[in-house]
Amino acid sequence: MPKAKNKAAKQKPDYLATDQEQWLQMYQQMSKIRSFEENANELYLSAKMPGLTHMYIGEEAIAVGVCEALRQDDYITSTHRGHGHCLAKGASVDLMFAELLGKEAGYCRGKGGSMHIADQARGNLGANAIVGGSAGIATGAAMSIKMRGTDQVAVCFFGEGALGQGLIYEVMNMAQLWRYPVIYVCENNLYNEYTHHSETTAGSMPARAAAFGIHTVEVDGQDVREVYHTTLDLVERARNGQGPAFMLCHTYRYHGHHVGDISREYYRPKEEETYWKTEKDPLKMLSTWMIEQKLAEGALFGQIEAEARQEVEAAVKFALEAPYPREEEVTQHVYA
Ligand SMILES: Cc1ncc(C[n+]2csc(CCOP(=O)(O)OP(=O)(O)O)c2C)c(N)n1
Repeated sequence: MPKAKNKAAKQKPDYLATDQEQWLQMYQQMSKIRSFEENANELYLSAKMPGLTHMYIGEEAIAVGVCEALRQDDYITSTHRGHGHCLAKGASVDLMFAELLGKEAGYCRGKGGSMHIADQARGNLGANAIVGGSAGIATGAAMSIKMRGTDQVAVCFFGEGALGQGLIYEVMNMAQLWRYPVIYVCENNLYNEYTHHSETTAGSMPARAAAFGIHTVEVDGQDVREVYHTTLDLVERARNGQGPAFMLCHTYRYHGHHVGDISREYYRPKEEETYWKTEKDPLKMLSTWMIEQKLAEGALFGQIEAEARQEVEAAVKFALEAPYPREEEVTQHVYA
């Protein structure tokens, strides 16, 4: 008797199986990240924030879709473009802005800044400005999970530029050999700084992970529904001892590589930016689908965005008014 074919065939997930409240929660999270980034940009432009920062606007569906599929005790590691990952894993907007502004109340008492936010209580092992660096940390965390025998999962976010780093291949090799519960989430936003990936990355991106025998999937990183449901599957595999996975997410950053990168015409066309912003906006894609499915009225989304803006603006005020650390602190909690 032939085996049931349907089971093996890849089926499109039933997005309606997810509760409408949960989709709205993801919309709220994406709105919060967008508003956070707009305010961070404003703080930079008005010279209130030291250093610079890398905007995650446009990529919100990846952080939110992935983190929604995780538990609080699961781990993440992040990158220089990490605010979205931190917020999606539950970080407080107050403490994040305080960190960006170098205030004592910040996650690293103001010593880490935008690119080094860690929130261990929520499994966020930290952002890392060394491209590819956090792959080692996430894989090490997955090794500890395996040794401790828990069913946690570690997720490593990184841009496609990290595929040029040797470390990532060393750890993928180990993760597959020893079946570590780690998910490598590659955010391909097309550019490594000011260079298109086709000029830096040879061959096929998923083939690089597949070469190790790692379970590899590819998703529309602008569609939070697809990111979330795909991650649910990968998390289940990892918790069941089936080992690592690699998820390639196609996405786009709306802003420059960092806040100072404002004249981008020399490396990417305006029409390309317009296409992604108008046709592939993650917030618009989710709200349009929910309205079409009659899961929510259009006005609700404006309300959610306004509430997110309010929360973020209150956090900016908190951070601006918060004190700097005392001078004696300068050598405390510093390990290098
Ligand atoms: C090891 C290392 N090399 C170079 C840099 C400088 N650098 C910072 S971001 C970046 C590009 C990163 O591109 P990608 O990984 O695709 O992430 P994205 O910025 O697109 O999110 C580079 C080369 C660095 N921080 N670390």
